[in-house]
Formats: sequence, structure tokens, C-alpha cells
Amino acid sequence: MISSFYKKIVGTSSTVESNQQKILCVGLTCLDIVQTCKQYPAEDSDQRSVDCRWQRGGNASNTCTVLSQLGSSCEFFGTLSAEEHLSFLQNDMQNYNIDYSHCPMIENIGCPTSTVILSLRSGSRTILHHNPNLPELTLKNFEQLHLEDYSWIHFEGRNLTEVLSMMQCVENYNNMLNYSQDTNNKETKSSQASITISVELERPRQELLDLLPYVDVAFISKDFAQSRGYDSMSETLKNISEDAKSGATLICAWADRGAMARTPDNIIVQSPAFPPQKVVDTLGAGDTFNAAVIHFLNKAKLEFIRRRKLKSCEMNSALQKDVEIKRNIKMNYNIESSECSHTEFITQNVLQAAVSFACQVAGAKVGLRGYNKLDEIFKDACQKVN
Ligand SMILES: Nc1ncnc2c1ncn2[C@@H]1O[C@H](COP(=O)(O)OP(=O)(O)OP(=O)(O)O)[C@@H](O)[C@H]1O
Ligand SMILES: *[C@@H]1O[C@H](CO)[C@@H](O)[C@H](O)[C@H]1NC(C)=O
Ligand SMILES: *[C@@H]1O[C@H](CO)[C@@H](O)[C@H](O)[C@H]1NC(C)=O
Ligand SMILES: *[C@@H]1O[C@H](CO)[C@@H](O)[C@H](O)[C@H]1NC(C)=O
Ligand SMILES: CC(=O)N[C@H]1CO[C@H](CO)[C@@H](O)[C@@H]1O
Repeated sequence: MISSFYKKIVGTSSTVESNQQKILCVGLTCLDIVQTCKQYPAEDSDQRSVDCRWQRGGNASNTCTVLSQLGSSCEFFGTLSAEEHLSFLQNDMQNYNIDYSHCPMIENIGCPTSTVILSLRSGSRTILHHNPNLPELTLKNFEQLHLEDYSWIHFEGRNLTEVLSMMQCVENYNNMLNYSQDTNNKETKSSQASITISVELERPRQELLDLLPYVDVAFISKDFAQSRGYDSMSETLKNISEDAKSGATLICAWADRGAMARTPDNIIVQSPAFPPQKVVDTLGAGDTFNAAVIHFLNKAKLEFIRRRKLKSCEMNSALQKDVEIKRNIKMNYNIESSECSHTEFITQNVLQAAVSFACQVAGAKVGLRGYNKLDEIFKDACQKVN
């Protein structure tokens, strides 16, 4: 089942090259207070929980945790409340090797908090979220970033206006790269690939569909799908691609039904779930799934670019010999650079492997408390198939 391509992408090394471009996750971090109970409590009852822990949470922040464990270099970008829980969140990001150096700090507004009840009997996670109106990131904040540091930017689909303007900013940057490639300014820019944009449609808000024309990869959560009346993954993919007329790769995960995805040219791939022996913690399963897909596709993208460069080097050395073919080769070079600005690297096989890999990682995660040891379990699994 595991191809050699798959092995190459997944790798076993968790060390990160220092000059590697990062994956940026834009969204929220919050404090999760997680209580594990034998069963979900009755109202007005008084019982002991089996386990209680504090954990760094928030969708973008969880996605970083998993990306980092899989060996991708990553950065979290979101507002941080400068209050008493700040150092808890910062220390934890440091432990997981997550860069947070560009996060704006907000005074006098508390940190968003989720109280979570995990039921061991049913495997459910019940979330009570409180956000004391910590301001959303703005375009101004986003403009402080150096976009050349990133190969992929993942957005939580939270606030339509702000996220849309950030995506437009990335689009402008990509167009600029494309322009300097066309003018054959090889030394400065030809090594730079355009940034891939992904989004998770998470909150049940119809208007978030307006983001789709700007994204390369869209994750549609089960909650979002259900809020629109879809009750299967295939119905979701079909109706969303009709509604939004999107050229994006669409991906839909659905708990123990696994996940399904659609390539830009309408080919459907899918994977079953890989349930662990016992489901102990489904909190963040979706974030884990997203991270694993992004990790896999980003690796595929880097590999695609590496091959393209090799090819263009070979061509350049051929150039020296034969001036006559020079013109054709130059044309080829340009055609290939614009191909790569889109999502040429997401072929049916790559997408299939990405979704299957992500269901395996998410399946391993729901068998674990928090994210502890996810990287070890995962390495063991890879060794077994090798
Ligand atoms: N009970 C389960 N058994 C096996 N795999 C699961 C289970 N729940 C989730 N998964 C895996 O996790 C992936 C994501 O699940 P899902 O979309 O339901 O998460 P979610 O509800 O968005 O999670 P959260 O909101 O807590 O991040 C699924 O595609 C599946 O591979
Ligand atoms: C989005 O953010 C802007 C600016 O922070 C705010 O004015 C607006 O109400 C937000 N919209 C939603 C839907 O949250
Ligand atoms: C890059 O430029 C080519 C032509 O110069 C164009 O066809 C292509 O759409 C551009 N790509 C992007 C991402 O703008
Ligand atoms: C999905 O699309 C089909 C036809 O394309 C339609 O019949 C169905 O009602 C749609 N589902 C929802 C929930 O909108
Ligand atoms: C804190 C937060 O916004 N959590 C959300 C993460 O995404 C899931 C859906 O995928 C939501 O249900 C959570 O509320």
C-alpha cells in the first residue's frame, strides 16, 4: 500500500533545514482546559473526572503542533493576549519548535478559553468556547510579514473581510514573482516558488464560500457541511464545487467515515478512517488531519520544484552547446514556471496519498491523549511498513 513515493514524502527525519521556507498558519490560539470523564456528566451532577489538563488550543495553533511533529518548519500567526496565560502558550510553542515571533500582542483583553469535556464512554468532545473579543488579525498586521519566508500559508476561515484582504496580498506577491520569472531575472527570483494558499471553512457561515476563488486548497469541515444541509462527503464536494465554481482542490473529512477530496479537474479520491484500538481524545482530530495533508502536499510541491529545477539546469547546459535550440528551451522554461505557480503538483495520486496519510495520522492522534508521542507512534508506523 505504501509506495516509494509515499516513503520519500513521509520520510522519517524530524530535523528541519535551517534555510527551509516555512508553513504559516494564520488564526487563533487559546487555552484549552480539558477534563476527561468516564461518561458525559448529567446536568447539575457532581462527579470526579479521570484526568484534567491545560493545553494550548485553537485550530491554527493545533495545526502548527502537528506540522512541527511531522518535521515541517512552521510559524503561528495570530493575536496574543498579554495576560497571565501568555507564558503558558509561548512556552508550549517553544517546546514544539513553533515560531510565533510576528504575533501582535494585545493589552487588557483576556485570552480566549475553551473548556472541553472528553467522554471516555462515547469518545465525544464537548467544547464550551469563550472569546472576550480578542481582536482579529488585520491586513496591517499581515503586511509586517516577509512573504518570501513562506512556501505555504494556511488560513482559518474566521473573518471574511480580513482573511480575504490577506489572501489578496499573497496573490499580489505571487503575481509579482511570476512577473520577475517571466523577465528571466533568474538569480534573484527563479528559485522562489509561489505561495500555496489553503483555508479551512470552519465556522458555519455561508459567506466564507466567497474565499474559495482565492485558494488553492480548501478544507471543508463536517460542521460547515452539516450547517449547509449536506450529510455526506460526496454531497458536500459536489454541491460546494457547483456553488462556488471553484478551481480549488476541495477536501472534506468526516470523523470515522474518513475523508474524501476532489482534484481541480474533478477527480474524486477517498480514504477510510484508521481507528485506533481505543478512541481516547478526538479534540483537534480535524486540525491534525489538515496538518498532515498540508505537510504531505507541501513536500510534494518541494519535490516537484526540485525536479523542475534539475530539468532546467540540464537544459541550460545543453544551451551552451547549441544556440539554435536556445529559444525553444527558454520558452519551455517559462511555461514550466507558470505551471508551478498553480497546483500542478496536486495530481490524483498525490492527493490520494495525502488523504490516506492524513487519515492515518489523525487516526493515531485520536488514540492519544493530546499530541504527546504522536511523532514517535508515527515514526514506528513508518518503520513497520519499511
Ligand atoms: N472516531 C474516529 N476514529 C478514527 N478516525 C477518526 C475519528 N474521529 C476523527 N478521525 C480522523 O480524523 C479526521 C478528522 O475528523 P473530523 O473532521 O471529524 O474532526 P473534527 O470534528 O473537525 O475535529 P476538531 O473539530 O476537534 O478539530 C477524520 O478524517 C478521521 O481520519
Ligand atoms: C471582522 O473583523 C472586522 C475588523 O476587526 C470587524 O469589524 C468585523 O465585525 C469582523 N466580522 C466578523 C464577521 O467577525
Ligand atoms: C504567470 O504569467 C503567465 C503569463 O506570463 C500567465 O499565463 C499566468 O496565469 C501567470 N500566473 C499567475 C499565478 O498569475
Ligand atoms: C445538492 O445539489 C443537488 C443537485 O445538484 C440538489 O438536489 C441538492 O438539494 C443539494 N443539496 C443541498 C443540501 O443543498
Ligand atoms: C477554538 C476553535 O475555534 N475551535 C474550532 C476548531 O475547528 C472546529 C471545526 O473544525 C470547531 O468545531 C472548533 O470550535
